[in-house]
Amino acid sequence: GLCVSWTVYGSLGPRPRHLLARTFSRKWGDYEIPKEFNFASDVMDHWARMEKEGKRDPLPALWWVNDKGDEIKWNFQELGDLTRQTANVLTENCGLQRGDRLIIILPRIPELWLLSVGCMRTGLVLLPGTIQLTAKDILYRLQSSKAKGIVTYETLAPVVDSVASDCPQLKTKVLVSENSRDGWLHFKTLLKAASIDHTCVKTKVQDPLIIFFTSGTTGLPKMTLHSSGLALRSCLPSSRQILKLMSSDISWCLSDPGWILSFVGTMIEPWNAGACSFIRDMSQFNPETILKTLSKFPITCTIAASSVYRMLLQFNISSYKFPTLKHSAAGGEMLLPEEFEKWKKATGLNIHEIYGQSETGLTCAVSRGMKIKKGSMGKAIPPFEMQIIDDKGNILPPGTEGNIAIRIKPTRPIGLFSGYLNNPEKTSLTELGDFYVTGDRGTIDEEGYFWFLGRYDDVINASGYRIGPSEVENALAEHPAVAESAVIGFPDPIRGEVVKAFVVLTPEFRSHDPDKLVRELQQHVKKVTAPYKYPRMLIV
Ligand code: BCO
Repeated sequence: GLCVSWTVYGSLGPRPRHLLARTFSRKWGDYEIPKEFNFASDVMDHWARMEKEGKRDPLPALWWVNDKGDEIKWNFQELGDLTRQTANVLTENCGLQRGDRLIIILPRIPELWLLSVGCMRTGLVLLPGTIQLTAKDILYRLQSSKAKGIVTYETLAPVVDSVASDCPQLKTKVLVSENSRDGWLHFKTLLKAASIDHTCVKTKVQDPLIIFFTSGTTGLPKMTLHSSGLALRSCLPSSRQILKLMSSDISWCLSDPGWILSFVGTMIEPWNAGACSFIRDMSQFNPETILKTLSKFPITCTIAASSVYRMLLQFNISSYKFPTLKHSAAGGEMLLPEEFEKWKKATGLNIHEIYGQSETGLTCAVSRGMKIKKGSMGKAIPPFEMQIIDDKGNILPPGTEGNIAIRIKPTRPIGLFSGYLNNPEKTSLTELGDFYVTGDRGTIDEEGYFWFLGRYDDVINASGYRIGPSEVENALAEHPAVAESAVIGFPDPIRGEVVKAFVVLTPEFRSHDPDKLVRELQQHVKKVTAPYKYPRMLIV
């Protein structure tokens, strides 16, 4: 395999390796960062050129498989043409301009990746969302982001239409489907007709790239704005140590589109290394499908939420063989040492923990090849300097419990979010002295390994999803049976935590069958907000 050539940093020009080694061995926040960076032109097009010159393994860049057994394989040159066509669709047919925001809510279908790179080529700011979003969630996202466009698929198009009249700024609706729909542009038709000539916009590292919605302890999800620095960061030497992918690798990140782990894990990480990103479109999460896929396809690396590994371990994993798998990484929540042991027994591999948030991307990791301390989430990944600090912002010594924090002064490191959009108050609440505070508690040991202990606030982490208790309480409050409710995270052997709700019933419902009522309230929450937030435990 080949490593990313440093010529990808267009504005720096080709640089001798020894010089880079020196540049990148400097301390945090002091790296020489190019002024301009666009992942599409600087990385994707670089690999397309390498392919053309026969300098990349003849592997697809995107290898997509679905339940029916359909497969799509696109190399970097094909992806280049298709994403340039997509860029033309976005600007010419959709009338979107650089800086406009585009919400994309799609399942794992190939067009998701075309549109994401298309946004980079045109300078559109991408707002990805999970397909579990409901009408209310979509309305909130459209209104708060003032998105000019939305792309979705057949299931959610009527849902978007049900709220679109309350979003006057929404100019363009794009449907990705075989069928067409009134009032919607038909992506596949437009793509076929679009020109493959497109000049990628030049973007500064600080220019906005992507916005993730993220839940907090109170209020509605915040818009976490990232610049191109998020994508650049994966190309920096220390980040490249996390997975150590090569262009001969086939990497499968199972995170659901909409989350930062999916964006970084299915696009930025594999493609910056020239590797193949493997995607398995599943109509429903199914451990058996995952195990069969892993034994059938030559996948070399898996990245998934820890719950996914736990769910696979519950299955008859020992009857499967994964002949090509060389590396497994888990993020989003902590793993227990015994789960680590079980995965090792089943596959012969260690699971390498990765820690991060929507605000921070990949922050801390047990990088590939690094000494493993079971139960530790590894070391900070430069340019992030992580420390454990007290409630006044003072650095605490090894072995002392405190707040997990990232240094932002004197220099805010590349790859850290730019702030919560339109919310300077909540942004400043994340800052304490010289640090960004993650809201997580932990310790550091003498060797710089971090150990996660829990949340500082009452945000729930259920199978890798960040859930604000008030979002669930508000959803419950919309049901006539609910007088009051309180929602907490409850420890769970598989999901780490599950949402647990205590409900005080209104007088009319007190005589109702409690089991039936519990099911009804659970279904109600699944309908009014994204179903992953529903209380799996509910006490009436
Ligand atoms: O358990 P139930 O069946 O009663 O309900 C489930 C689903 O069946 C249901 N559902 C899912 N999609 C739906 C739907 N219902 C209606 N319409 C839909 N479109 O709703 C419940 C959703 O719960 P779930 O998503 O937890 O489902 P499931 O099947 O148990 O999935 C398990 C996991 C592990 C695959 C899932 O929880 C998951 O994907 N977790 C990982 C999330 C993730 O990627 N987190 C990373 C965030 S980024 C980050 O942390 C930074 C790291 C650097």
